[in-house]
Amino acid sequence: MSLTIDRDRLLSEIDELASFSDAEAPAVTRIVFTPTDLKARAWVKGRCENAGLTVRQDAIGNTFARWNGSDPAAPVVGTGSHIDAIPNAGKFDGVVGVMGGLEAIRGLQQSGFRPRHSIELVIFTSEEPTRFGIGCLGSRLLSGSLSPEAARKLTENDGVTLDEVRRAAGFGSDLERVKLPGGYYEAFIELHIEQGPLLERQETPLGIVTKIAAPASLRILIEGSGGHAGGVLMPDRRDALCAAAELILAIESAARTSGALDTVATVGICEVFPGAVNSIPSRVRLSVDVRDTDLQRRDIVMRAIETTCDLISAKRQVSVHGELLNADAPADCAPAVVEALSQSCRKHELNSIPMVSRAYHDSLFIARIAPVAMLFIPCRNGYSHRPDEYAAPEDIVRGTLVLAETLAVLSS
Ligand code: HGY
Ligand code: MN
Ligand code: MN
Repeated sequence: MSLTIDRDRLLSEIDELASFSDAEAPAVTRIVFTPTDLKARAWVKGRCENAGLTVRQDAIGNTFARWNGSDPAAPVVGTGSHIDAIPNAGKFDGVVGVMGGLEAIRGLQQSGFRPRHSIELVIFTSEEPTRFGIGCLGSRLLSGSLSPEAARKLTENDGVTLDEVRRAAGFGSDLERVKLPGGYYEAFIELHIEQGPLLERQETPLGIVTKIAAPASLRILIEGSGGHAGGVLMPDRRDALCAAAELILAIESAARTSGALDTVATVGICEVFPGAVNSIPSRVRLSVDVRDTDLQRRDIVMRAIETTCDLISAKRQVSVHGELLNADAPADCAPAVVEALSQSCRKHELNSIPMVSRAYHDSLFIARIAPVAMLFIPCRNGYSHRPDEYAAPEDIVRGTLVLAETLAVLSS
């Protein structure tokens, strides 16, 4: 099988997909179910149909582009990722796995390979936690990690429900039919940029992920009393933003002192009310992200946050209310799929190292219903979720080649 990857087609498609954005290039903003996201989805769907793939979309907008194998009864070999992007992001996060997955399939088609197991490219809905508070919405529903009932309770900050948004986007069918049957996938591989600096530092072109870290996120509402910035003397204040500032530093300290580098905590959103320079903040809402490769260590940080909330509430006479949004277990990748990726790297005489993924991915949830592994390519300085996110063309092509090789082995 003479397998080649069409570098120019792949790179130009990644650039074209980046043009579907609500931000000035090189930044990419593509929030799930916005008109821009829907245009991008339609474009990707068209590229899949041009490749002769059969495309279907489910009730939450997960998109499946299938290359039918010779044995329709054989479980499917899957690959894919996401195309939604957080505000002011880059153009490679998720996209490399979707367009690389499509290119891997086209390369196999053109090599004359014919799969026995169908090969399916999946574009997952809302991998990013931008609108409904939690990430991986599509893969959670596919894997049964999120029930349709719980999904229906999800709303945006302004109270608009997930159901209203998905229906307006044209995905109105029954959420009950999203969950995949047991044994649907023979294996699933996600190609992704590392979103960290290790591959670049170790000058290694490929990382094979053996474990995906455990993410948790929560919202914390702090309510004090506002008032006039001139008239209210310091002893009489219950300043919600000062309380939040103390809590934010305590959250940072809890992660830094966990005893392991794998523990990370981030307060990514701080909403201040009323937001006037001469008005004492009466209400602050924090969005907090805590992760670790070790579940126990992560949960120790979560408990420390809870304790600190109570202490600050008592000390500053403010109310502090935490709402847990998600607390997911880490995932171990399947040794057989990890080995298949390693063999493909060796076959192409490409160096690879085993890695942990500190970012979460849809594979974290697909791992609950299928044997999964991820293939990482380097990204410059490890930057991601920022406009200067960058993956080199030769790294993207290498990752796509190894993905194609492995899909062929697993679908034979
Ligand atoms: O946050 C993450 O780990 C992923 O990039 N959404
Ligand atoms: Mn991301
Ligand atoms: Mn991603």
